[in-house]
Amino acid sequence: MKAGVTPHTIVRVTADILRFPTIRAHKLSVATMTEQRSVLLQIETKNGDIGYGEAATIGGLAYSDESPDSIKLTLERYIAPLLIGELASDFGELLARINSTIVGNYFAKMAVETALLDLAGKRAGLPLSELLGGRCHDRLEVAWTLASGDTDQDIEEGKKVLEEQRHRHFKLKIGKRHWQEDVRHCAAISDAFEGQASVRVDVNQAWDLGTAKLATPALAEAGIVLIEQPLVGHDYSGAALLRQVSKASIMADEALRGGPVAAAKIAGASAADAFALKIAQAGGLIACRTVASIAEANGIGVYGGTMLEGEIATIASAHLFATLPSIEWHTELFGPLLLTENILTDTLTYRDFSLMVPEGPGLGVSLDASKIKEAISRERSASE
Ligand code: MUC
Ligand code: MG
Repeated sequence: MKAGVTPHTIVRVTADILRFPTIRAHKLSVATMTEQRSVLLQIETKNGDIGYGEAATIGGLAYSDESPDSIKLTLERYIAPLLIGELASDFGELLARINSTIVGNYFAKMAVETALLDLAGKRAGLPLSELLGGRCHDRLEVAWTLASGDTDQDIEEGKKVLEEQRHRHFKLKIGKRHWQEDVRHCAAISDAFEGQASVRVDVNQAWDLGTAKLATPALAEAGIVLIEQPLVGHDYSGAALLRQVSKASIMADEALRGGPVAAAKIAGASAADAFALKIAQAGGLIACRTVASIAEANGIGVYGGTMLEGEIATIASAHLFATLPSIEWHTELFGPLLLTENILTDTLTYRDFSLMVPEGPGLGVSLDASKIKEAISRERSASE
């Protein structure tokens, strides 16, 4: 709905790839990360307000069919022209138009929705969590992923963050090695933290059903309470069968790409005990809330997931998760802690095993222009 130029008319849309080193190699079955590349979206209105959004993925195209490069291109070439000259306050209509003219591209769409919600919050003087239904929590408990690839190093790292009262739930990334070796690795870590921390695993789709049928009971025996995405995402019948043989809960993650549609199918197939809620995979915060509602309606637990994003998408997720009455498996909003650099003027607050949800308008964070510049130039010099 163009209405001449008003203070809330969108005048600028930019998407930049930022690059951050990780604190150590982060090893998943699909990729080993030594850095993270993340797209920062800025939507500016005539009055000078800027809404921020972020989209990141894991291991280039190893995890998902959107890469930082494709997200930037989608935002600049296909989405920006749908926004420029429009009223930011018409964001419901704008998002509907984007959804009806652009298929897929969930991560890019999530960044747009985040930025438009950030602007809406700034206009209203309300934090995103209030726009999204109101807070049930001011802090969210955060799990940490032990993924150095080395059992002793993982135990050392776990002890350190436990002592610092940063995390008391650990996720182990498995599926790259033989399943029996993985079970030994998990058993050693679970023993080391018995009575002090819970331990869960993420297989990132690495197993076939035969392997999963052997490995899941052994993992439960070793003290693992939750097994995330053991099978390829579309294998609903395999996941439903696995639920019958596993004492540990089975969680859907990659299977939820596409949000509510996928969630409804998984629930209908009785293929998950828990959903990993991810604003990126759902295509936005509002769709992710629908995924949470589908979970609630079907007696499925939820976990506040991450795509290992930086501070913007982490805080956007936190605002959404703060509105959910129960988050049975807590969250894994630790992305910023995995990176050696950040882009905020004040760092996020992690304490008492939790992330504090900001209270200011919109996302409630302010960005440091010089840090953004640095992260962009790291990306540029690495791509030359
Ligand atoms: C995933 O698959 O859940 C979340 C934590 C982590 O280490 O990787 C991500 C992605
Ligand atoms: Mg996962």
